[in-house]
Amino acid sequence: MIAEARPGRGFTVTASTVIYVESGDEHAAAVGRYLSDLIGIAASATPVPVQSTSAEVPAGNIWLRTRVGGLKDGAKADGSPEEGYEVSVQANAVTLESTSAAGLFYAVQTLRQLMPAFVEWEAVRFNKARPLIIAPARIVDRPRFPWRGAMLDVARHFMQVDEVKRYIDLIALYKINRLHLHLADDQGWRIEIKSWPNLAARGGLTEVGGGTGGFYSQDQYRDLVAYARARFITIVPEIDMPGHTNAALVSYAELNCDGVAREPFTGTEVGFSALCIDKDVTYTFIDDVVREIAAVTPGPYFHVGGDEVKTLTPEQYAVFIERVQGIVSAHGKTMIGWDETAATKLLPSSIVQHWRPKTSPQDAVARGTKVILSPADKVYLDMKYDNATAIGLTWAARIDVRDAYSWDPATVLAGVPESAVLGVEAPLWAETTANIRDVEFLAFPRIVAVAEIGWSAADRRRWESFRERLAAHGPRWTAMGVNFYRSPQIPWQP
Ligand code: TNX
Repeated sequence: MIAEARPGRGFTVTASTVIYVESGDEHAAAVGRYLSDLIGIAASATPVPVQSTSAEVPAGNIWLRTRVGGLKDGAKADGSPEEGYEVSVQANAVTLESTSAAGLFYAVQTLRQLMPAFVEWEAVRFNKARPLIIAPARIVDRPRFPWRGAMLDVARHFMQVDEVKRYIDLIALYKINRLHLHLADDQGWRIEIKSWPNLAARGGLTEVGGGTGGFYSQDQYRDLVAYARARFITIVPEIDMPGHTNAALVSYAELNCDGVAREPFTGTEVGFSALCIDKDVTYTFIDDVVREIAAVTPGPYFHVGGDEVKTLTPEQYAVFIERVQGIVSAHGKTMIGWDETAATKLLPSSIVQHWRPKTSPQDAVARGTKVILSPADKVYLDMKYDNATAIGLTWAARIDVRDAYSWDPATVLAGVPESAVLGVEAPLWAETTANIRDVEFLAFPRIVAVAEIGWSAADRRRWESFRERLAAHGPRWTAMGVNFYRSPQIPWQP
């Protein structure tokens, strides 16, 4: 990574500035329009136009350049996207370069951080033009890990579509590229399943504390997927099973071993519910659910949960997970499971998500399994910052910003070398969060620490540098109306 301030004047966006993209590159054009929307009319009475060209771009403009020789679809030879980018800002030109549209999008997010915070005020963006000067700099970066994730638990407390979109916008600013949605738990079922309509119609009506809950229709889910995709974020749907299934057991009596529907649950205890693993109907149900969700999920992943099952023997659990793994792969998806699934026979492609402190999925890793790191005592965003934090849990730790930042994915787990680590993900469980305001308070600023762990090499990361750089984001979040936690560890700028 290179990040250097340049001497001299910055680049001034004026009424004659144009955003240029390569002709024929529709993905780059979409990123150009995103940048234009971001600037809005903060700099001039009319939005910055996006034009395509196959010639050299004249001085005085912004150029989103799909690098010559790069693959236009943004994939490396091994099929993984090339997400690296370069940003150059000088008085007479802004150049953003990448071989992929994803890289150009990340370049735009970096460019955004070189702009004054006032561009983030909606009132300024839409009503009042003033000189917009972008700080002169050169930045070359590429992510350390392909998986840089966030997770929202929309089951314990439901979140409206617009609230999830707001979170997508906020994590996009930090170049996070996965949003894992925990769509079903004991307290609620949050996605329409057409072949099992009671799941949403009945199982979706509850949440922790007795609120009215809610669910996403498949059209709303598709809309979320498209919204995330336009920000280069892959949605990872999770239906937790065989435990954490009370909402399904409420909705359909036949999913229970005794054939009796369960009562709705609005508390926060875990581990009491389980699908009836000996009934055929259970697997018909799972097949239908996976099929319908897979059909509206373009991303390659399906998360089956698999955590905290206290009512089955290890053998029963393994038979169940292995059968579900077959269903997931029959519907063309890669299975992800919480770390308990590491004790079963996993396909080489299946992925384990580590969460329990003091455990390591090292045996599965020795057999070739890849791991997403979500150590609860480092990156569980539902943990309190300290004893005074008004919301959040404490079972894993109290996690202030420094704790969330100061660990390394290559050394955090015994027997799990960097080569087995797909990346990092910050879950936010929703037992204590009622809405997006609460979510923002717990996520910001810690999620930025997790994003940097996903992007930057260990030897590039220094707490002293991070806290100073993070401080500069305070005014931006204020402008965006983010309800962030003013951690005393950070020298916030006014
Ligand atoms: C453990 S993390 C759980 C969740 C809770 C969370 C609260 C995981 C796989 N299971 O069901 O919401 O702790 O921090």
